[in-house]
Amino acid sequence: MTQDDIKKSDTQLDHGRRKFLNTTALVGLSGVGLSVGLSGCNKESVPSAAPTAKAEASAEFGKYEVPPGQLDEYYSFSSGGHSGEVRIYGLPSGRELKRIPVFNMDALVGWGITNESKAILGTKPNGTPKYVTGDTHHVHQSYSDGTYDGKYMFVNDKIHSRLARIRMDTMECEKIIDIPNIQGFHGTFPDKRDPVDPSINHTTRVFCGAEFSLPLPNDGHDLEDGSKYKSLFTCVDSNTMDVRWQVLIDGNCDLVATSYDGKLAATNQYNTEMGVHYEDMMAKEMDACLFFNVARIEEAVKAGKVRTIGSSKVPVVDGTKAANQDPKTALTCYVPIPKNPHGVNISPDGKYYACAGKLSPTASVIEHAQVLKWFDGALANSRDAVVAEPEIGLGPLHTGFDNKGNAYTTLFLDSQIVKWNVEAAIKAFKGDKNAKVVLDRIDVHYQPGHGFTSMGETRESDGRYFVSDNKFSKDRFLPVGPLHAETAQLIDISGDKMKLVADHSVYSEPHDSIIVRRDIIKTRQIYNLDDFPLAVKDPKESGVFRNGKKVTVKLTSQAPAFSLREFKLKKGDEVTLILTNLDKVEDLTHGFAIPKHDIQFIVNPQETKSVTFIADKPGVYWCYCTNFCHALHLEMRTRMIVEA
Ligand code: CUK
Ligand code: CUA
Ligand code: CA
Repeated sequence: MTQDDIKKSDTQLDHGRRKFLNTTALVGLSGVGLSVGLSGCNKESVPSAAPTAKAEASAEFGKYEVPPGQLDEYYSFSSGGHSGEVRIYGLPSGRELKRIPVFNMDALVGWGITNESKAILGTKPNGTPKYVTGDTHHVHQSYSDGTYDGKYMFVNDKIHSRLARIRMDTMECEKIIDIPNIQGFHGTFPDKRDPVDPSINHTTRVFCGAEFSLPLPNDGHDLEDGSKYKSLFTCVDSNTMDVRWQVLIDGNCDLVATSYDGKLAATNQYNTEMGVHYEDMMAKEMDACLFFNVARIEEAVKAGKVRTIGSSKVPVVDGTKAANQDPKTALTCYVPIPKNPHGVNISPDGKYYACAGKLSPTASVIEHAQVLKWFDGALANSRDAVVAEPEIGLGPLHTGFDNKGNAYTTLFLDSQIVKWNVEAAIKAFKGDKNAKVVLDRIDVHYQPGHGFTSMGETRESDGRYFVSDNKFSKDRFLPVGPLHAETAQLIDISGDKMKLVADHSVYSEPHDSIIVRRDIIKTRQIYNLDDFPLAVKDPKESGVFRNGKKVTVKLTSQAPAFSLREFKLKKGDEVTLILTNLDKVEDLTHGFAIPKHDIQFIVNPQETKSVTFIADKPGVYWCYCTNFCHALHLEMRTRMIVEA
């Protein structure tokens, strides 16, 4: 291919992109929904669904490259969608640094295979993990005083309604809990300080929104009638990971945001209709953003104004509209928002929530102080907490903020990011015709879901970068078969104009991510032997220890050898094998694989892991090191001899 041929084929691809955008993006919406949904939209101020030009990389994109030997400035922690894992990238390079298995199984590290990981995942009576599927959407870290403290990261599992905690020093999952009474656990966000005691200026609660409604308890009664289903909003103790309380609500939850003063948690609601089919879910012009008064809820729990559901012991308070008519005692405040909103994000100054319209071309700006005023009984109508509602484009989903009062919202249908100014939007809402609300637009490729700014979910938002996690990459990378890579596009937002500076490919399917300054994260490079109760601290402790049919095999690894050259078992033995890696050298990880027994895991320096299996086949099994560790890595083996 000559350069000309390549250019020609790029032009064809570009043509293909137009067609793609004009058809695929609107499939399923053109007939039923969008025309209805956008009925209130002023056509003049809304751009067409197709971008007007192919977005080019900024001319100085080279300056965003990170040369060999240099480190990135930021970590990006990303959910992995239906892979069930969490990923870590460096920014601006986009280099993938690590995948953290959470709700999935991972053969590389042995997640779901070792006894330690199974204890976290939970097991069925036969010892296999309770679930091997997961769906992670939202990752958020623990806070101190409104910014990240580098301690924990929390992530949801939408399929089985579980919450996981990852410790940031090892970047490994340490705890998973089930949230009772709900399905479709979607939005999650830690609080940023205590609502009643401001001296507690760090995360102690994690809030969890349930997207799907259910008959409660979900035990086979009221199966058909969707109007009898209910959703719950849940608070988990971030330290003990116990479920503290739940709130029964009208409608559903989706995304979750928390205020900087700890007083409110918010969730956007797209199904206030309580529909069970999508047409029903978009029947009304207005849905809501729902606010929870955290201190009042906890007082009600303390006062015992609670019920429980089914066999769950979690106290449940009533946050439905009917039970919360008087704002002065209300636990919840429903702020009407158009239409099927998706996403709620708070500005880094703590003043405003942006709640995007999805089927309305608007973003609603809700003022934190006005919601508090409503709870004081000083705002007659909760809708008056909405202080701006700019028309920004088609299919607005998620919003990130810089440090200059600007918001950046993803437009799913327009395949664009729109930059708009919050104060200008408030002025325009008050009638100022000269207020310049929309400041810039940039095409992204294609159909962005979440977008987020560097440090943007903290009071230290720095206005450097925005990443657009796009749902379609189409022609943006070399074709790799029907399942495409997805794009995480890096945009420099430090100037007046947004600049597209990189297309990073990502494996399906990131939803939300956070961008964290690298100085906040402090990791340990090797483990401490004492952290592991089973540790085999000296090679001399190695051996085969028999108690009837139950056998314990203890061994250690030090490159390039395991402490046992062979170990003998009898057919039918239930074997627990404990391996400690005594190497103290950073990055010197060993692996352990047992052929035909489906065992594979790694041990990092000074780490101990164990596996339990039945030696059910007589013969010789070469257990070998799977992780390249030494010039004699291939020679690093031991024989498992199973006698008939
Ligand atoms: S949701 Cu996926 S793009 Cu689960 Cu945060 Cu909006
Ligand atoms: Cu040890 Cu390879
Ligand atoms: Ca709706």
